[in-house]
Order: sequence, then structure tokens, then C-alpha cells
Amino acid sequence: FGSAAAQIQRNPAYSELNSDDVSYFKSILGDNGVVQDEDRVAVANVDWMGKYKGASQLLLLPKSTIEVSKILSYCNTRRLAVVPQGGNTGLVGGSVPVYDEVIVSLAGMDKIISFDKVNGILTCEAGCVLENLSTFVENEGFIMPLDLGAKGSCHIGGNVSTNAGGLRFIRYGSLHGNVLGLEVVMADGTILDMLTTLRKDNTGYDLKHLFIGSEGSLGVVTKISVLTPAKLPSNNVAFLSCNDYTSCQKLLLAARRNLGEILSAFEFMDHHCIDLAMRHLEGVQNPLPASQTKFYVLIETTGSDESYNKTKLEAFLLRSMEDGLIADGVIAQDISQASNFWRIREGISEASVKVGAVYKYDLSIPVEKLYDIVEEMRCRLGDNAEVFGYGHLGDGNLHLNIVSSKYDDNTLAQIEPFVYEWTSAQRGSVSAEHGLGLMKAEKIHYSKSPEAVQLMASVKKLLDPNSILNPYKVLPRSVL
Ligand code: FAD
Ligand code: 2HG
Ligand code: ZN
Repeated sequence: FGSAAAQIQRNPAYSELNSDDVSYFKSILGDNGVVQDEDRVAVANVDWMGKYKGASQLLLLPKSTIEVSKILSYCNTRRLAVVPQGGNTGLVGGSVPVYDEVIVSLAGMDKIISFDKVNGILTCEAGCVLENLSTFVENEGFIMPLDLGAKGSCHIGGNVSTNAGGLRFIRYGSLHGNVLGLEVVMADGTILDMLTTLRKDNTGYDLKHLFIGSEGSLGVVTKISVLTPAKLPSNNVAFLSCNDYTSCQKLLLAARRNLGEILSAFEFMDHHCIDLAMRHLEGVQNPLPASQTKFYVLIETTGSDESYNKTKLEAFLLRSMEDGLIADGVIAQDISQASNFWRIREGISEASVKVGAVYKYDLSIPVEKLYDIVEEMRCRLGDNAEVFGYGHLGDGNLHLNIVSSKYDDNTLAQIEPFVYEWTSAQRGSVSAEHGLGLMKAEKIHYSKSPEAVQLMASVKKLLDPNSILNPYKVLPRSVL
């Protein structure tokens, strides 16, 4: 358990669940929508890393917005705390209860509502799994504007609620830009219909943005309309090695300049990550087995003209090699090679949890400084832990994963608050894309001013006056 959770007391203002509550939920959801089976509830109580564990006795599976509304209206009146849950792939302890909060899973709301084939606008329920949506829109000649390693489990509602970044961010940007409309159920059960599919709509405050990235603390997202870019026919992936971090930075700048509009991913990993992936991911092959370099970069290009794009990428790689930015490299020759490259990059998280207890930091740092913290951490921790640095270099987003045999306060004290203070000193963000959840609710001040945090608390009190939605998460206790 993260030490943050260990220090939190259950808020006595919340009621405890009783049999009348369960009967009420059965009356609106039917027996199948009310899960008390210990094994099933146990799964929903634990996060993907096995790090955060709640003690909820009840998992609810609504099938419609009206049912979500009835659940929240009842919980608000009864002061029953609630944790909204999507695919439960979140990495900051936000998707599981801390104590006995009722878990409201959106898994039963997984219908595609409509697809506008002219404009590429998808409208669907929040519980749709990202990969299923990708498959659906790809069959229509479009792609989802986001992609992430958890695609097989995460829900679009969870993606919106965390404002997930991921592997296509460099090309298509944030969900704040791609989400056109939302339907949200507020804490008191009010259904807020903001489910527009318009590209342009400047009528008053754009309220949907409050819910994008609010991690289930302001409302439950039930429906989403999202802009999907056209699927372009030409896609190439290169796996490259660089001798030093300065070369990775220069390569990024060169890629932006020379690949321009076809650049669709620029991911980086240090050699510790490659070793980790080779040791713990089944069936992957090292694309550059002879390489002795410290850094690796995955570049993807996507465009409309196969021969033009291929020529452009090859010329770019050749020039970068001549300039000494790339030590070695290979372009995937077929889909299976390309997916092997991606599997290595996307599988680092999965590989790290196989080794031991993982302390995860998801930092936005100016690119010039981004790798310094990884090296500083190695010096601080010595043989106590393995340190892995990787991430979305094109977005200035480092994933710093520190793995030791178990979670313990001594290791944590070597890492925190140092990592947060260091990031704050660079005017970086202590959460680039994963959110604050339980892990970092008390750390928001490292990246946001007291005035901004105070205003967030006012918004929270306005929208959820009884604080039933995802308690103990996102905002510090001192302001609530
Ligand atoms: P959950 O984990 O279930 O919930 C996350 C948060 O959102 C919780 O606070 C929860 O209460 C809230 N929530 C969920 N659904 C709703 C809803 N309908 N309404 C209101 N609140 C809701 N993240 C990235 O940003 N980029 C990555 O590249 C990335 N890669 C990952 C790779 C792996 C292997 C894993 C395990 C995770 C990765 N993540 C990444 C983190 C995670 O997958 C994302 O945060 C994802 O968006 C969470 O979606 P989910 O459906 O699993 O949500
Ligand atoms: C990724 O980019 C994810 O692979 C997960 O955001 C990062 O596990 C992590 O720290
Ligand atoms: Zn990431």
C-alpha cells in the first residue's frame, strides 16, 4: 500500500452500507447489476499494479445513464461514498476504493451509439473498451485519436476522466481537443447533457473540460462524442539506438523539422528498459541485438503516400546517421516486426510489475533536463532499486519507474519528496498524463499554485457538496 493511503482516516461523515441500500440497488439494477460475490468484488477492489487495495463490499453495474443517475441520487441522499470505475488500469490508485466506497463500474455501458462517416465523429457509451472502438472506427477508415498500452482493458470513459495521453499525443494532441461532447451524471443524480458533436460551439463556458481529467471526482461520464482522424494508408516504424541523451534530443528536433507532418510517434527508452523487456516479455525480439548504446528511440510516421513517406523516412534516418545522431537502426519490414517494436515500448510497464514493487512517476519536464532525474535517482538509490527511464519524449513526458523487491518506507523516503521538489524546481508537472488519484492528491501543490488549488476545491464543493465522488483522491484534504 502507498504510504499516502496508510495515513488517511476513513471520513466518518460517510454512511456505512446496509441491507436496505442493497435492496434499493437491486430494485433499480436487478440482481445482475448488484455484485456482492466476494471474488468479483475483490478484483474490483485492487488496482492494476496490485498496489492499492480497498475494502468495498459492493460493485454496481448500471446499464444506462438513468440507472447511474438513480444510483448517485440515492448515494448522495444517503451519504454513501462512490468510486467510479472504468477498466481499472489507472496507475495512481484512483480507480479503486480506499475504504468501503461503493464501486460503480461502467463496464455494462459499452454500446456504440453512432458514427458520422463524413466527419469521423464517434458517439458511444463510457464503458466501451478503447481497443474495441479502435477496431470499429478502423473498419470505417478512421482511427482513435489516442492509443495506449492498456487499450485492451481501459474504457473511453476512463480515458476521458484521466485525460489520458499516450502514444498518439504528439500527432493528435489532448482529449481536451478531441472530445467534442460529454454526457455526465452529477453527484446528485442530475444528468448533464453536453453531448454535442459540433466542432465549433462558443456558447458560454465549455463545461465538458471540467470533467475531462477530473478522475471521477466531479461526475460520472456516461457518454462521449470524440473526433476520430482519418486512417492514413502509409505507416512506418523505426527502432533506433543513440549513444547519448543529447543525441536523442537532437534527433527529436530533426524529426520535427524533417519528418514534419508525417511524424506520428517519438518514444524513447533507456537500455535498462530494453533489458527489462527482453527478460520479462514473452515472444519479443531485440530489434538491435548487437547494440551497446544507452538509449533507444521508436519513431513512427503516418501519411497518405507510401513511397513518398518511405523515401522521406529513409532519407531522414540516413542523414541522422551521418550526423552521428543515430548509432544504429532498423525499419520494420512488415506488420509483425512493427508490432514487435511497439510491444517492447508498450510492454515496459507490464514487465516492470513482474520484477517487484514499482514506484511510478509520470513527469512533465523540459526535454533538456528530462533524463537528469533518472541519473540522479540511480545515484541516490544505488543497489537498492532498479531505475528505468522511458516515455513520450516528443511530449516532454518522462516515465520514471523505480523497482525494488517490496514497498517500504525507507525506499520511498529516498525517492520522495526529492522527485517532486526536483520536478517543481524545473516548473514541471508531477502528473503529466496519469492523474493524481490517491497517490498524488497531497502533491498537487508541487505543480499548481495555492490559488488554483483553492479554486479547484470550490468547484468540487459546488458540484459535489457532500463529497461522495471518489473521496480521498485528486485534491488535498486541507482544502476540502
Ligand atoms: P480506471 O483506471 O478505471 O479509472 C481511472 C480514473 O478515472 C479513476 O479515478 C476513476 O474513478 C475514473 N473513472 C473511470 N471511468 C470513469 C467514468 N466513466 N466517469 C468518471 N470517472 C471515471 N495512461 C496514459 O495517459 N498514457 C499511457 O500511455 C498509458 N499507458 C498505460 C499502459 C498500461 C500498461 C497501463 C496499465 C496503464 C496505462 N495508462 C496510461 C494509465 C491508464 O490506462 C489510463 O489512465 C486510462 O485512461 C484509464 O482508463 P480506465 O478505463 O482503466 O480507468
Ligand atoms: C506508458 O507510456 C504508460 O507506457 C505507463 O503511460 C507508464 O507504467 C508507467 O509508468
Ligand atoms: Zn505514458
